[in-house]
Amino acid sequence: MLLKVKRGWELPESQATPESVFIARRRLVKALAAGPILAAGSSVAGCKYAFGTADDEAADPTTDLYPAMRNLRYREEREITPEDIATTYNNFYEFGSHKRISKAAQKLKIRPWTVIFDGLVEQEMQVEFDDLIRKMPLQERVYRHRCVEAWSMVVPYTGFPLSALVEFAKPKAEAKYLRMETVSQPETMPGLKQFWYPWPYTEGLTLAEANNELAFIATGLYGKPIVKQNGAPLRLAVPWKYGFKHVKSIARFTFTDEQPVSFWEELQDSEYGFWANVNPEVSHPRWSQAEERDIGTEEKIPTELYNGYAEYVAELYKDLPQDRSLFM
Ligand SMILES: Nc1nc2c(c(=O)[nH]1)N[C@H]1C(S)=C(S)[C@@H](COP(=O)(O)O)O[C@H]1N2
Ligand SMILES: [Mo]
Repeated sequence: MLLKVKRGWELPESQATPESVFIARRRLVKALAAGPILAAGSSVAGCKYAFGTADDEAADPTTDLYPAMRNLRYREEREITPEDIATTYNNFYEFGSHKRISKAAQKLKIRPWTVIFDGLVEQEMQVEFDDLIRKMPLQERVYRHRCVEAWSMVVPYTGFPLSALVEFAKPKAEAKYLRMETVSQPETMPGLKQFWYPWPYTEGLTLAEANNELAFIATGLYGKPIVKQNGAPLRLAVPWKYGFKHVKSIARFTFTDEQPVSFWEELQDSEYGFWANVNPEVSHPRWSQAEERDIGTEEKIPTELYNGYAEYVAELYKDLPQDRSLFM
């Protein structure tokens, strides 16, 4: 019998940052100094490091941060979705209510980008994104992304744990929820003219969810700053929940003691609820969630409870009624 052993560079994960092929020693030392955010015992040989910067990216003052070292605690068996597919099959209703918005989204203005922290915080703040990102423990994570429409992909995000941002914001003890809001740019976003939608796009998490180790703010994708259509310059990634929770192009973080009502919940609360945890056994009112289509391979695969991340997140919900509302 012939046993095929894959070499490192044949592994699907190595598709993540194909443009980075050598180790820049300075970045390695810097990344190692960041110690605790990295998985204990992870192999540095598997990590990716930067080349220089392409000319057309020169205007983005964060390009030197990419690619960041991959956090190997979050392993992925599925193949990484090709970059050209993950960046041209999008949901971003501000630019159109169909999947082919990548071209229209190039109008989004992402500099300057000010992030507001308000509500129940010690002190309300406005911070420039380019300053904020340098205070955060940047790393790459390969995550599955499962849309409520029953398609999915596997992508390498770069960014930082949402818990680091919560710590930075210093919420008061009464804060129980975090509400996140997409920027409003009527001049670049034709969708905002569709007055029947409850703009701006908002989403919310409990603070316990926001502090879960999986909750992530993505600032990069495929080893580069994240592109506009995928939610530049910063978007949420909570891979155990349906994709609509992954609010893009965030301009405001509000800490509150009231459960926030999200964009989709406001539109249709019987179909898109607050929790939105992935569960193959709880159907959407109009379709089954038992399977999903991988948009990279076009394969149909069984959906997993909490999108396969139950070991990290099931604990968060153990005291809540285990009914449909947790999975809608
Ligand atoms: N502001 C905003 N954020 C959004 C959306 C949107 O329409 N507007 N769509 C959501 C949905 S339904 C999904 S599946 C993901 C898609 O992210 P992707 O394009 O990076 O795959 O973004 C989410 N975030
Ligand atoms: Mo979605």
